[in-house]
Amino acid sequence: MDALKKILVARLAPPEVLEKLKAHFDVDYHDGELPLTAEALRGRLQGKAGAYITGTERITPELLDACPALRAICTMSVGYNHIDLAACTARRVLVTNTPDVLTETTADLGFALLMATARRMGEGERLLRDGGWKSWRWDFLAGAEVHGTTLGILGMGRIGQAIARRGRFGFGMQVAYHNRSRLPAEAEGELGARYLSKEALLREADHLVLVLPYSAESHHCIAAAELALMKPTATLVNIARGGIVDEHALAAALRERRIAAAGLDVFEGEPQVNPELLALPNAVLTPHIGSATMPTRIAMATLAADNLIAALTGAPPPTPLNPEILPL
Ligand code: 8YV
Repeated sequence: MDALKKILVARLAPPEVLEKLKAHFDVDYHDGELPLTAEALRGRLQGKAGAYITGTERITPELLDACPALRAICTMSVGYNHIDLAACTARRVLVTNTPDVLTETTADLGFALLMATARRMGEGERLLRDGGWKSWRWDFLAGAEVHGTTLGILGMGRIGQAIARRGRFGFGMQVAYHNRSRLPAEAEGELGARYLSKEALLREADHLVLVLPYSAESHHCIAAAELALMKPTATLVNIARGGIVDEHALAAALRERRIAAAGLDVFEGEPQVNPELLALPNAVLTPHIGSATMPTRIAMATLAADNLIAALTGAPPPTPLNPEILPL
């Protein structure tokens, strides 16, 4: 029998997924909660044909050059801004991600964050736990209306559309969006979604949700100038990547109440969070849990493993990002 191909599982994985991988490969397992350093990752990838990674391990041209045996990199995330896809393609390294299986779960969290932000649930919980709930006033913790308002979505991919459905059919919201490309008329009709320029969207949205992929182009695409266009009563929700927002500009806008509130699940330096944001009562902050339900995390891990098994055994991988290099 041929020797099993060697792979690296670069972060903690569900036990059943690890077992599945072990049935096919000689697995080097980093069972840590913290990521390997770039140097340790390079060392552990030596001689490996494949890597199962998460959204944290950075795959650079330098790393690829140092690991010439690598044929496939499978990330258990839909986002792949941590992987230099062009560099992988140039070196004929297959890259796969985990779309679809997390769409509805991530949209749920996006909507939960929108609700928590608009209805000041973080402030309310802190006040109650701190023993500060002593009295009643007509405007006690009065927040922003959600139902019937205008839901703005920046980035109308799969998750953006799932949020739009929640807004329109669950909360009777008017959906407006901006995206690199416009949806087909039929999809716009189904969602009742109006296509606007980015500037018009910023001006019109009562609640603006950021769901666009992170790239050099979208880096800090919400900064002081964009925040200045928003309504003072508006809320901003980011479930995409921290780097999309200039956090310093956002903190200033929230502090000066130039926008009402923000709900953030992602941060530029995560897991470190900008202290300016931590100090703000009108920011609801969650630790990147968009896809964090047990069934979804297992589905993501399983899909990443299935991609790796297919890629290294000559079968078509379910969700390749650079299928043009197949077969390997
Ligand atoms: C992951 C995510 O939990 O899928 C993504 O792009 O941001 C999250 O669902 C994270 O990247 C860990 O892999």
